[in-house]
Amino acid sequence: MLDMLKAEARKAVKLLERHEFVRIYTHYDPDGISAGAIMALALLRLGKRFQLRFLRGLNDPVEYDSDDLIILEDMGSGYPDVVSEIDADVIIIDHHYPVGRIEPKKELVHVNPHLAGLDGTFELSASGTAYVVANVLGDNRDLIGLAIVGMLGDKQKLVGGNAEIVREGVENGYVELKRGLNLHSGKVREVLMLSVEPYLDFYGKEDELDEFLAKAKVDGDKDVDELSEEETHRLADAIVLKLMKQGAYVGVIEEFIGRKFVLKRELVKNAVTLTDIVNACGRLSACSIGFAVCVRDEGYLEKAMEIWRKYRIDLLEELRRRREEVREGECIRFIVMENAPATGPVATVFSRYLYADRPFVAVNVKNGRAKVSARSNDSIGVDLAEVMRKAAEKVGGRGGGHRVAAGANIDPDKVDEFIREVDRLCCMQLGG
Ligand SMILES: [Mn+2]
Repeated sequence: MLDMLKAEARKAVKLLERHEFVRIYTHYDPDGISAGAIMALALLRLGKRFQLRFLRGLNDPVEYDSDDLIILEDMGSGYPDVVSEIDADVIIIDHHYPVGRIEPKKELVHVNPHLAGLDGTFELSASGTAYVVANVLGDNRDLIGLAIVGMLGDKQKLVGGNAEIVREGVENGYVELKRGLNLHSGKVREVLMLSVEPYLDFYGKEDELDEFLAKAKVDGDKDVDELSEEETHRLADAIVLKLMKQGAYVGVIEEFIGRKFVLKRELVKNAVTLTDIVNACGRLSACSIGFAVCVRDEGYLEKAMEIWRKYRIDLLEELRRRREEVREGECIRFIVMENAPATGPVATVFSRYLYADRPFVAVNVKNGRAKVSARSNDSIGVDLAEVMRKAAEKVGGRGGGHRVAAGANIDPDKVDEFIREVDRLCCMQLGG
């Protein structure tokens, strides 16, 4: 299944061998940071010199000397015009849908599951793709835990390329797949109180949480990982009921009671917890701390945990405030915010856990630009990548992404017009 991708990975390795110095540019989210960590460790093990930088996207400038090799991770496939301008050898390790045509100034190797018979939206992430490249470079099979971080961070499925590399990781003893609840590790009360995925709406509602635990007959002071099988079942049932009442997407319920990945080689063994920590570091402009945890530098773990806690509390506060500002269109729900600290997480949580029946669009006006995050799910028949691209184009902006998670950058004066166009396009796709 990964044969075509491996063939492309071999070309990447050939190109790598011709260079003394590599500049890696990667995305600041968990998939990008873990993909960066995979390539960094693989190069470090070969004694290859490199520099690594985190970018919000290819709208940020990429600096280089023409002798350098540029590696773009978790970005590049969607920006043929930007890549065509780079006057250096380039390796793209990405899983976003390739658009347009890249006309490289020098040599280009494009490693992307979409170009190798896989659907990169859910069958292999950038970090999974980096894992494949790294394992052509050398024996880097122990880095599978980082590929799982990218897979979980990008909400991918355990099918296709993901299934293949995870199976390999289990066989090699680097990963354990357990049945269990997809919750963070720690005291039940604290875990549920601060839970963002799944969003349980207990933050600031201690009485409600106590009542919930009493009803489920679960001791809140116990550790999640130490609950008996029966307690785990009762907790699972109670949470599922709560999610259904809230209006959550059924897919999140399947994810929640699915399986648990134990990452034997990572500093944080609970895969969803590691992913969340890395995500928090990226979101709070501390990519290098998330990266340090990914490359297993214990000295940064405590700082990372602090960042993680702060991130969740800030986000839960934000969600509580923003809930009242959600508005309805014909076929979408949307929210327009000013100077909000985060756009994507708000859209993700609202669309997955509270308003799963329609596409959700969050706009954030900040620093003279309007940043848009749109979210949907498989039970809604809408392609948000197309909607974002078309609607953004109409107002002179730029948009794209994945079918169920997309975004755009537009002029703040065009927000109303943009929302109307998004609503119209969604209605059209829904056959309205
Ligand atoms: Mn990604």
